[in-house]
Amino acid sequence: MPLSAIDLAKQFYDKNPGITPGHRLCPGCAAPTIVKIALMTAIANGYEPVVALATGCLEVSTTIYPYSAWNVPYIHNAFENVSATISGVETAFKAAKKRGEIPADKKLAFFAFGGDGGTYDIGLQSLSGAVERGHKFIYIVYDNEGYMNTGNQRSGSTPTGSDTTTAPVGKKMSGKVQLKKNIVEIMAAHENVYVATVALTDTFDFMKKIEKALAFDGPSFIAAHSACVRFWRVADDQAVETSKLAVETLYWPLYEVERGVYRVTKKIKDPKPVSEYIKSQGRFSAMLKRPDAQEIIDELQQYVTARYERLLALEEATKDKPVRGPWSKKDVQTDEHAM
Ligand SMILES: Cc1ncc(C[n+]2csc(CCOP(=O)(O)OP(=O)(O)O)c2C)c(N)n1
Ligand code: SF4
Ligand SMILES: [Mg+2]
Repeated sequence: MPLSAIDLAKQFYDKNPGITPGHRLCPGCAAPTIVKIALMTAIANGYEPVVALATGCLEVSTTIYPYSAWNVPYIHNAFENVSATISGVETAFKAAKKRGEIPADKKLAFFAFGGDGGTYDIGLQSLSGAVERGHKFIYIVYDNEGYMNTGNQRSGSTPTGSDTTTAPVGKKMSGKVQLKKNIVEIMAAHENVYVATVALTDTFDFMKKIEKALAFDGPSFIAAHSACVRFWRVADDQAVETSKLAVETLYWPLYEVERGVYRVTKKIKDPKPVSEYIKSQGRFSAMLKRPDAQEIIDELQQYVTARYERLLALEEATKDKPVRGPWSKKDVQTDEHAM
């Protein structure tokens, strides 16, 4: 059941679910809000969250020795292994329950968080393995579209035309030339998974998707639009507005895929041109001064329109036609496997 706006505000401000104030993330960074919405939804549904975090801004800025901003059980990880770690924790939990060491009705929600560098690129192998094994966990990528903690290097998620230190915009180069990798479709191709995109502009859609993930009998993957005020060069009160523009221009379509069944959760009747999104951020300003700027924008426009039309067609084609399921012991990491 989604919370009322008042309950939501109370959870958010009174209880500080997950991260407490005093962390060192930049003011206006979207990442801690993403964490709070996810964890508060779990807590509101009677779960105790357990968090594993891949390195990145969210990790290094919340765990500066000897302090920690986390007020839930938390495990510090490398880029490569966050999904492997949370798989092990989830398996140990099942085994302990089976041995009677933990009450049978105890509800824990296992979350892994990673940046796009840790998800699209470096941690993809362990993420794919954990999902394929069917562990019950929720992986959330806070997607700020680059390796921000180390100074804005390009990642597989960086969009075309964005200025990064390893794909800079200048006279000869137009920034990143490749399109952003489509991680959502990669994860949906695992089939035995619940996959969704979320954005801060639509908190209730975000919460509903977390609730679906909590109820789903298997792994879930959530991609969260995560504005980085520092390197996207947006003002520190613009994370939500930027995500709104991302959704309204089809740059960041809100949808979900449950065992192969697509659903576009927010239909956009009259999309704004993608150029509005591009022009709202300083990371594209150097590219916009180049003579080929219009060509780059046109290509991006063509891409986002085609992708959205494809999603609508997939919604139609896959309605009531799950590619897997119902869940069987073959698909799930069962208690028998857990020792
Ligand atoms: C294997 C490995 N390579 C490089 C690093 C250095 N490093 C730490 S955080 C980081 C950037 C992380 O990018 P991302 O996952 O997108 O998170 P963000 O910083 O953007 O939040 C890098 C390159 C590392 N810790 N481990
Ligand atoms: S550099 Fe960007 S992602 Fe990192 S804390 Fe600052 S705003 Fe957030
Ligand atoms: Mg990043």
